[in-house]
Amino acid sequence: MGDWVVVERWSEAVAGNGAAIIREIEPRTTFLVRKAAGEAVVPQPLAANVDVGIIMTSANTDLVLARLDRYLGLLRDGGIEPVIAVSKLDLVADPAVAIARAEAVGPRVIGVSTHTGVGLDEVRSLGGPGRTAVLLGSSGVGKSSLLNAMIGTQQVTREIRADERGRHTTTRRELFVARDGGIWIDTPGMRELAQWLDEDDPDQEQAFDDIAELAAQCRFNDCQHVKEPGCAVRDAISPERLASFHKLAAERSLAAQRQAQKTRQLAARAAVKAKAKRRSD
Ligand SMILES: Nc1nc2c(ncn2[C@@H]2O[C@H](COP(=O)(O)OP(=O)(O)OP(=O)(O)O)[C@@H](O)[C@H]2O)c(=O)[nH]1
Ligand SMILES: [Mg+2]
Ligand SMILES: [Zn+2]
Repeated sequence: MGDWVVVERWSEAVAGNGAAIIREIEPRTTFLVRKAAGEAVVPQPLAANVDVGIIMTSANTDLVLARLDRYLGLLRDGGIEPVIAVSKLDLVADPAVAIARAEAVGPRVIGVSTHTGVGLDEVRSLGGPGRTAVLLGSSGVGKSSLLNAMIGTQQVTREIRADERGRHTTTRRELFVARDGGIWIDTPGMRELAQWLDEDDPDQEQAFDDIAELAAQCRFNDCQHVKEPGCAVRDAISPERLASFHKLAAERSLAAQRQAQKTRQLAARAAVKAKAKRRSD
């Protein structure tokens, strides 16, 4: 996503509907990738040619520094300029305080509100003709709302839950072209992003931290909370909640397996290439 390509338009006579073929992919200037944690470093592409990454955090909830760091790292690895947008400024009594907290962490900070319109022009000016901007941040901080207000997209947005968690409304990356030609990429909250990127995810861990805490009291260190005797988790957690925990654990282990398999394939391919090269030398 985000590549600039040279296309050849087919004539109406051939394709009728103006179909085109991609002749060339331009060299990428930047590449937003996630280097998965651990020894096996397989960069996973997220978007190409991103000029600026806008990390959103809501003014009315606590700034989670670890999460912010993770996004900053993601952008740094890709050579992309980071900007922090503090959203929902209309909800706090003292916007200056919220902005100052973000400024203590980060690079450039812009306060925004889709309700009052403050900051929208400034964020919009980060993009523009020939530029690509990506929005990152937890579910419910207002990424899609901002794009709707700023460039007139019509994305679905939803009220966040009573416990201030988002509802994971946006479920995949989506690219929009603004009227001025600027490109904007909306992304899902960390949960979906992390599932796609790798298996370690602060949001999810937090969602099940009651289970993590109880697990310390299970009889076995490696208790899976399935049918082991002396399981403190099964005693205390409802079967429904435990089922969703197990589902998540399964998703994670599958993601990890896929990642490992990919790494092995790449290593094998590199070995074959190296051998072929040695022969030809
Ligand atoms: N008060 C206030 N509410 C806002 C603002 N921006 C967004 N919201 C509300 O926050 C909620 C979540 O907004 P979304 O735009 O869906 O958030 P998101 O970051 O796209 O969330 P995901 O798609 O789940 O990742 C919605 O109910 C919005 O109306 C704002 O500036 N002020
Ligand atoms: Mg959204
Ligand atoms: Zn257990």
